[in-house]
Amino acid sequence: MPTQSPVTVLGLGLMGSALAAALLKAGHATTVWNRTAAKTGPLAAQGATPAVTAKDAIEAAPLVIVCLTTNDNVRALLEPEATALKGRTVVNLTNGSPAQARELADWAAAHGITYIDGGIMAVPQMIATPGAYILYSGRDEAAFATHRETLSALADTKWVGTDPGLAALYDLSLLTGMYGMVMGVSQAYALIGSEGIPAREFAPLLTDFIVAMTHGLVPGGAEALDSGRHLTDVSNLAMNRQAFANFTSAFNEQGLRTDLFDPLQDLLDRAVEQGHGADGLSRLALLLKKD
Ligand code: FVH
Repeated sequence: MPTQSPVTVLGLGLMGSALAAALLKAGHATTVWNRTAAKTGPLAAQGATPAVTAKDAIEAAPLVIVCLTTNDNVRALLEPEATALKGRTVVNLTNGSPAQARELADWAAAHGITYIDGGIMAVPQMIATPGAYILYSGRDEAAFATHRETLSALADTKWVGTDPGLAALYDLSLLTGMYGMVMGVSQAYALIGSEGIPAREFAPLLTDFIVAMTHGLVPGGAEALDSGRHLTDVSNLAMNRQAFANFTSAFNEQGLRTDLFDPLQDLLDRAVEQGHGADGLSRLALLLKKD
């Protein structure tokens, strides 16, 4: 029998289903709705109440968690339900941009709806396990405090501020680091694989090297950026610029495309041409602003 406060989950894709399952496991009466109704089946078997319409689902709980593909989908779903949502708290865990989150918060405020934006830093299999966390931001911190315990059934909660765009900003900034790594790892596997060396054999070396570099690069870069001191005696941009040409040569020689790495060569060239050759890699972050 559910003993905890009722919650509604709109959107039962891979992530929404994992969120609803975690809420059920924590003892929350959980109402679920999905555009494709068949996806409510497995959750109903775990004790969820499937709603026929999004409006029915919204009316079942003071806290409405939304997890759809895009924020355009969220707007299209929620806008016609403004009356039902009035007085409730919407926690939107759909991935989106800071500007989208702020627009949704403005729309919600104009309709008497409390809006909290969230960024899930986990894959569905990590929900309700140690290491998973969700970033939250919104204008009404008290509403977040009211629901924090419920939300902690999903993952650790990290409140990042009263600007509704902040959770998305942190989320996308963290994912930017991850996608940069995806590019590097993809190119590394392509290069080592070009001589028939199995990826499995190479993986431990790659993992250890990335971890070691991360420990230096990430905090070191932060220190340099915040202090404004980019001069380095470790690895300067002039040297990196020269060495980088070796990658392009090797990719070409090994029959690989260079397009993932070409922009970094351009950035290094620009950094040195602008007189930053003695600085470390931290300087590059300052050269990414549009003029
Ligand atoms: N899966 C992951 O690893 C990541 C982890 C970090 C957070 N992301 C974001 O979470 C959002 C949902 O991702 P997902 O993995 O659940 O995605 P899908 O399994 O593809 O499910 C998408 C759900 O959205 C529903 N939907 C799409 N368009 C509409 C619409 N116009 N109206 C109503 N619902 C819509 C879809 O419904 P259906 O296709 O089953 O009918 C699914 O319920 C996403 O922002 C990730 O970036 C996940």
